[in-house]
Amino acid sequence: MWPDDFARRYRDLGYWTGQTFDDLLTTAAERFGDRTAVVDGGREISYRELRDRAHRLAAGFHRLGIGHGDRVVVQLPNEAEYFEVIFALFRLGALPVFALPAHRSAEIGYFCAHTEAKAFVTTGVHEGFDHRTLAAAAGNARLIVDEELSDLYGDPAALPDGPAPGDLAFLQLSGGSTGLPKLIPRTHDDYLYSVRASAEICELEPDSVYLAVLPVAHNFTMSSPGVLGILHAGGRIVLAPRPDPATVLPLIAVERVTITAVVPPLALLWLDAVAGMEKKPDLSSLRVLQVGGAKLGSTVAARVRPVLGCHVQQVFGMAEGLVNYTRAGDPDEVVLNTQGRPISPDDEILVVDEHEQPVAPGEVGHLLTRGPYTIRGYWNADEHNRTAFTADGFYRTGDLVRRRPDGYLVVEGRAKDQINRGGEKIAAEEVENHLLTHPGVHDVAVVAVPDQYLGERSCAFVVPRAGATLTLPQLRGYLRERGLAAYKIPDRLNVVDEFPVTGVGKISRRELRAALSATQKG
Ligand code: J2J
Repeated sequence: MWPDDFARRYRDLGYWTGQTFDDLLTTAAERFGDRTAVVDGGREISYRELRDRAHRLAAGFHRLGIGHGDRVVVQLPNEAEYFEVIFALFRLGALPVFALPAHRSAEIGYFCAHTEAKAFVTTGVHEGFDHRTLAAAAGNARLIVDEELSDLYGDPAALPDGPAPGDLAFLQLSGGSTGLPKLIPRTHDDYLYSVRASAEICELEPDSVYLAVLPVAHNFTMSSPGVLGILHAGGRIVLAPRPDPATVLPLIAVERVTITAVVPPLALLWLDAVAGMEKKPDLSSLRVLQVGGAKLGSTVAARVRPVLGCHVQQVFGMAEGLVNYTRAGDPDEVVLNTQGRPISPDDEILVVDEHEQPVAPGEVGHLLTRGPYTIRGYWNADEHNRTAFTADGFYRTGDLVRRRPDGYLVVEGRAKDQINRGGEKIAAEEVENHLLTHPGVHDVAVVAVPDQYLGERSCAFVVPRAGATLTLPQLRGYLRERGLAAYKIPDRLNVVDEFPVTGVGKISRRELRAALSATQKG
């Protein structure tokens, strides 16, 4: 949590306004009443309906014994029920733990156990996978399936008091670079500041229509300005069941979508699809394509306007806090070549060398940050926090950036042990730990290899045990059986006799990963 003097400052400056998530929804229901908040296929839900359902569900959760501070793992696809569930939990002060639809028993089991979750809310069959089978992994957490929600509805008159604005609102997942994913504690006050400020930067208004393409529980889709920015502004959220051009392009035309957010590989996929179409879809309503989560090349960025007829906005953010945007009206040079500048005048940015000394202006260095919506520590992770944050509370992002004289940041690389697979983050160590349990594996290092389409893919370098024969399909099958999310399963395998060593002995995992990764670049 923030030290008192910082908290006071953020309040005095008007960043933290004392608003809770329930205030956001209740105010929106009063202001925008019968206007549509969410479109999910053929269903339209108004602001008032959303608030009413969320409160009735909150009463149901309360009856089940879910209350202030309790954790509830939420794994829902892009569907209307997601909003009901999270606002019901927010109303109670219970903390949603945001899992992604791609997570499987390994991740869900860990989230439920680590947070001692009271419940696990998920869906039925989605993309060919039956999420109810994760009940076993969820252990003591009570399984609640989306289709049963209306059975739980209770009387909102019986609801207890809600949380305070300084309380935790939810736990978000970190992209991670460690063996086990870290959880990010966000408060009502800090997160809603980033939501309101993002909505303003992105010029959202009641006529805005946001197409949610990436998973709704991801920080980008949730708050940059995302679905919450839209609810704040009184606009309309349209949920895309899938991100492919055949699904998305007609939705943009029919729903008159004005803004949407994607990762670079999706931008490329849409661009190629539209460029190749003889009869162009009607994209005339689309004002902005936001691209973030991984670096967008300037050549791809430059294709957006001619092909899709809208502006491109670069977004460089992180679930831990700091979000940078290019702004409407920025010259092309800025929009195509930078990853934007911070939301807040009080986002403190340091670009430092190996010894944590500031680099010369314009040089590449490690990005450290502190500010009114950047966390001061992960949830229940004292030891890790000692290295992830500086003594004076700056978050070590693990990103290598250059800061231009105009204050815009250019992402130049990464110092963390992570693979960014088209915006999906993979912690090398987490996958290595799983592979090390395989009887044929003596040692392993998982590294990023460049990929034309995804930016990066993952490659496992494996030293086998004597006599063992290892193949990629075999190891992939093994990891799937262990319940690891598909995006974390290595794309490639390199079987090697041994890892490089230095004169003095073994080199560090980090150096090893760097050395192996370098062999893949040529
Ligand atoms: C290069 N790297 C980027 C970019 C994120 C908005 C947008 C994205 C996220 C997100 C988010 C990048 N260019 N444009 O939470 O609110 C890499 C960096 C960063 C990490 C954070 C949001 N945009 N990255 O991607 O928590 O390495 O958040 O530290 O998933 O993604 O990942 P995540």
